[in-house]
Amino acid sequence: MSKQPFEQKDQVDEEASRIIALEAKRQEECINLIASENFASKAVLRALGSVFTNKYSEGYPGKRYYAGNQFVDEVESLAIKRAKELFGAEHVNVQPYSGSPGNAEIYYALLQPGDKVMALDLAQGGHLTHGSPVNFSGRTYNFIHYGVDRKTERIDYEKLRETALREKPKMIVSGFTAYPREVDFKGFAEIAREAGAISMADISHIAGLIVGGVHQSPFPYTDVVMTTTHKSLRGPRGAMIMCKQEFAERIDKAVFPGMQGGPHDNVIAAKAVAFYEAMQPAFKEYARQIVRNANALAEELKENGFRLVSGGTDTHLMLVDLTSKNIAGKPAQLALEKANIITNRNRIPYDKRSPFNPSGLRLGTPAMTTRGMKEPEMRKIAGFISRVIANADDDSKLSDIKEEVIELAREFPMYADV
Ligand code: DSN
Repeated sequence: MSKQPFEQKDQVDEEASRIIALEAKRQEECINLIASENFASKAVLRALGSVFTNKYSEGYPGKRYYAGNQFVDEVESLAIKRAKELFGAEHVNVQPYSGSPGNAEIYYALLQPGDKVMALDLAQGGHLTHGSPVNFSGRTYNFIHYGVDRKTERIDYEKLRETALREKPKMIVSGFTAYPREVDFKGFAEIAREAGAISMADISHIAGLIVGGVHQSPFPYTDVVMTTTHKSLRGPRGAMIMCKQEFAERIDKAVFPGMQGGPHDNVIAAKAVAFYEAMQPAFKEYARQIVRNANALAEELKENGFRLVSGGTDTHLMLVDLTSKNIAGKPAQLALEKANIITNRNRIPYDKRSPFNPSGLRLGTPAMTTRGMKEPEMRKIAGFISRVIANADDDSKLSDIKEEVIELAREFPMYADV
């Protein structure tokens, strides 16, 4: 008779299982418009739940500190090879735990404390790690922020160039979390070169659009690129850094041993799986549909009298200005949640309201596009949003809309057999 492993002695955690099952039900029954979220494939979930979670592997393929890393080496090398091919990057490090550590590692590798960096203001679509004063980045480095033009609500590249030539930063960061328009990475890299700065792009939101060929790529122009892997790229929660060969050694040393310990090998295995999926022709069609869906949602919202920042979108996301609807972002987010529509309140450029209760909502289409929704469903969703906003104080109407939302969501099951 074989011996029983210690952990399998009839241990069933009903409490945690119950909560996980409830979260699975919530995800199936909601319309998820969080621009940075997605649904990973079952293959990605299986890799995340694989035995690689048990291993320690400080170091890099072929150069580890502990024994037993033959297959960790194989899977990490596979992830690197696929990422290079997908993005056309010279060097890739797949170990960063997530986007914030990834950005921290880039700064740590290439800057000294106090160095001047230019990035988009968080209030206008940047990220906390792009120099917010409440974040390590803003406390460690001397960030100066550029904004969007007041009228067009888009980046004014000429103004950006003037500021860069005047300020002479060591690094210029592009790539955003709430900017609905295409980013000109080539333009950013040219400005950085002219100003003698390193060009850095945080493409976390749009990585899936880039590999799908529906957004300009930062390669081969940009010096260093960070992306998370769980947004439009549809992989596991994590990140990677890609760079030109001349920065490779400094980046790798900053990730390990500079800032991280043992890599999360189960996540790296899942990254390899996600990159494989993103290399398939179907992913190109997925990326195209994300943008088509965003356009359909944006146009129908405009039909319903909503103002969109910059007038629309080129990407997967849009910013809705609620000012003319006489409701702020926080109560709008809450009313939508009551109707099972999941969004996040967001500042709009030059917002007069506080970050906690700003004037806007950010909406994105990657998650529901993964579920199989297309333009007709986007128009329906715009109708739901419009009705929710018009009836934000009427719980009974919100509850009726919720029933319709659940019905629509259930037509597009994600993990039916999980
Ligand atoms: N939380 C992410 C987003 O929603 O854009 C950024 O880290």
